[in-house]
Amino acid sequence: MGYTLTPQELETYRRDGLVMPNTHLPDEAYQLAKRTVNGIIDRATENTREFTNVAHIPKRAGVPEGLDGGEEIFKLATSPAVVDFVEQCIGPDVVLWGTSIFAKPAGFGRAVQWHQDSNWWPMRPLVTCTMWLAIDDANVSNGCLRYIPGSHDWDVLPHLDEKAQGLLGSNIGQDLIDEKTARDVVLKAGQFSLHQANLVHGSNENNSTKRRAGLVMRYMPASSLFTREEDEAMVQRSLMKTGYTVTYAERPIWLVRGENRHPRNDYRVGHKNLEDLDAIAENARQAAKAWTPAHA
Ligand SMILES: O=C(O)CCC(=O)C(=O)O
Repeated sequence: MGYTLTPQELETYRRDGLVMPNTHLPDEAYQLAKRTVNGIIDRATENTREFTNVAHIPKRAGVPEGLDGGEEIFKLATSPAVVDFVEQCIGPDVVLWGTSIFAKPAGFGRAVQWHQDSNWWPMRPLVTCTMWLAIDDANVSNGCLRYIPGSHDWDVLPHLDEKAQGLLGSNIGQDLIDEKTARDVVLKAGQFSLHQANLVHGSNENNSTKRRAGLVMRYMPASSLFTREEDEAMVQRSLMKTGYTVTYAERPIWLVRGENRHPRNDYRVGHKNLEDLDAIAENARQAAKAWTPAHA
């Protein structure tokens, strides 16, 4: 494995639910991410200028969530520079199932209210690892990520409909959170954090003159089932204030490392016209096997 967390960083991830490793992506990988994310943001519509729900699937006929730039983000999200870190957090069998861009434009980027990702997500058991990659410097003045250390061990708290300001359609009530315990995820462009599914996190508005864009790449262990559950309640919960309704019925998932460990995971749904991506993922998986005998 080429990219490693220190034992202390791994311990922080397990203890706090989030770690900011003392490293950054290799410059080539970061430049690819920056170029591609900038292009996606430049082409964004009124609905997507703050948030792009899926960034790693290219625009193709019959591919519902595809967009220009998807192939480049897919290459990054399947590369060792990213997956090596994720593997250390969730184990050797890794599934790529999502990516998003939280663009938070200068001057008007809305807050992302306190929430737990697990409130919305369709895998059981609900184990995930998210890499939040800073495309721009992220700090207190432009609305960096914030989190409550240790909250990844809590159950999923009630998320209420949010009628006020903020990007999400629902959030955890203020009375359940002690904001004094929150920590800021201050990152330089190219640095990243890794966080767990139940972690309580969010971010403030961006009233500064600097954009704060982050690319998030989301993974689950292949021992979890990606359920594609599509009941009405889940669709309601997933309604963002950006015009997106998030459903997982047709979402393609890719095994990017190790082996599938759940017999009902379906790696064919939504893959039509994405065969070149299947090949990229499979090559990445085979390459990792070759350099890590334990995976053979
Ligand atoms: O970028 C943000 O402000 C929020 C990100 C987030 O909620 C997530 O990555 O799950």
